[in-house]
Amino acid sequence: MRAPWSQQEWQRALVYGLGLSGLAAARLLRSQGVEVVGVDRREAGELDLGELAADRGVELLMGREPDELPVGLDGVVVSPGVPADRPLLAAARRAGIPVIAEVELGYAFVNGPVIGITGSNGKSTTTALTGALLEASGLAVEVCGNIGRPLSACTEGEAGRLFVTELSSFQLEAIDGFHPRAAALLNISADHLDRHDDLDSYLSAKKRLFANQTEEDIAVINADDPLVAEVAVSSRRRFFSRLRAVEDGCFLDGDRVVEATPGRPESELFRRQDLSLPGTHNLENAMAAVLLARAFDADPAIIPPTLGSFSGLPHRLELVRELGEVLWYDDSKGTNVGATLKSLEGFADGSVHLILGGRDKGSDFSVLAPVVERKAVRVYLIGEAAQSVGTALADRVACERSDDLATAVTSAASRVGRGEVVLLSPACASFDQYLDFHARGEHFKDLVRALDG
Ligand code: UMA
Ligand code: ADP
Repeated sequence: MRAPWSQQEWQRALVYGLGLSGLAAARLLRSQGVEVVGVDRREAGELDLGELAADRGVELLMGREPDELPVGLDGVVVSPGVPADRPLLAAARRAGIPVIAEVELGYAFVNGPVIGITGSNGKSTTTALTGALLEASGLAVEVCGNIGRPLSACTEGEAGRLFVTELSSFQLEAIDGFHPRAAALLNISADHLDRHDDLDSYLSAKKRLFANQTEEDIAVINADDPLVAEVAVSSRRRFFSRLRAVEDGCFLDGDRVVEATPGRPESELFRRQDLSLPGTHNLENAMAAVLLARAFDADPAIIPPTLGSFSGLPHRLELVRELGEVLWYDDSKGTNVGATLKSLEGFADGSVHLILGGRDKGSDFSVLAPVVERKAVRVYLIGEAAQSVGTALADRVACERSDDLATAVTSAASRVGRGEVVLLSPACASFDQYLDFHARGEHFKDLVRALDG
């Protein structure tokens, strides 16, 4: 394992991408006296560079990615959204310049244990819930990573804090020394196949979460997901299962979630009805979060009340409004086929007006067809993927081409009947029409709130 960064050796570093991660990395490097060359294909006016714009230790190369590597670099810090095969990164590697992920840079500065959470779906919910459980146990916690707070932005502060870190496959494919004391792999379903070669390489990126763990660490693993259950790790595996008893971990027994620890009697952690979040998927998220929190001796007494008061994150099956006996839901974070399938599961058959589409990530939308056929009354197609989603579904359900959210919302409002629901759960990324899933969800909520009763 090589040192991710070296204060002695790094005097000038390139920061690739100046979104949330790049800005946090640049600020951290500047705090260490390192000169920064910031590269982004967007123009400076499109980014919120803050004090970095006037910092004489920062050189900005904006508007396009340079063809040639700037001179005098000691390292490169890469944002998760920048693919590893960008020519500039290849040039840096050829020149022997270390290329590290933003999360690796942040990791070099954390002054407390790290918890890592990954999976295709449920990462943010599990990350937030793990943070809530640990906080309720009286521990100092930073909730960070892919959830929207880069690790590099959280490093200042008292020592001993726990860093509960959500990690995407983009971040994990580039980690090196990152070593979580406890780590969870929630589930695997196809996602990001526009960036990863195939499901195998996507899974390999996810598995890197455990690469630096030792037998003193804990791996929290979904026993019910065949792709996850078989993952080999060097750490102690604690399983969670809705379907069967496990020897080490927790499982659903009737409506009780029970903790099993070798050599100890089983004990109840919580009851299914303690959880305020709906759906079997959130039960899985809660079981994973509880096992992660137990790795840091969370007090069992705080588990039921904390699960009961956790009301979920915005844009995840969020009820926006009830209007004329129609419920409108924002599930903008349903950015892949697996998430949309889970969200649909919770609704009555033949009740859903479903808004689908956005940027295709190499998904197989035909997987949606049986469930959409059963649950949906009508599908409204938006964004770049409108055509391909429509092709996959048109012979199973009524589809209409809306192209944008405003058109979809207006049309759904005119067609939806009493007792039905309108659900934005796009199964696609937002980047074709929005800055991110949050902007898409906020726009949807604004449109829905503006509807005339
Ligand atoms: N850019 C380039 N060249 C490229 C690609 C990007 O210059 O080839 C520039 C863009 O113009 C932009 C910047 O890089 O200005 C964006 O970098 P980024 O895409 O890494 O985005 P950040 O703002 O740094 O946000 C990232 C995560 N985004 C992605 O992984 C795409 C955020 O996750 C995360 O919250 C944030 O770091 C903090 O850790 C979002 C996401 O969509 C929510 N994640 C995907 C997911 O959850 O499925 C992985
Ligand atoms: P992520 O951070 O992995 O995108 P979130 O917690 O933000 O996950 O949830 C996003 C969407 O994924 C939710 O709206 C829901 O539809 C779906 N989801 C959440 N948890 C799970 C899970 N454990 N399994 C499958 N789908 C899930």
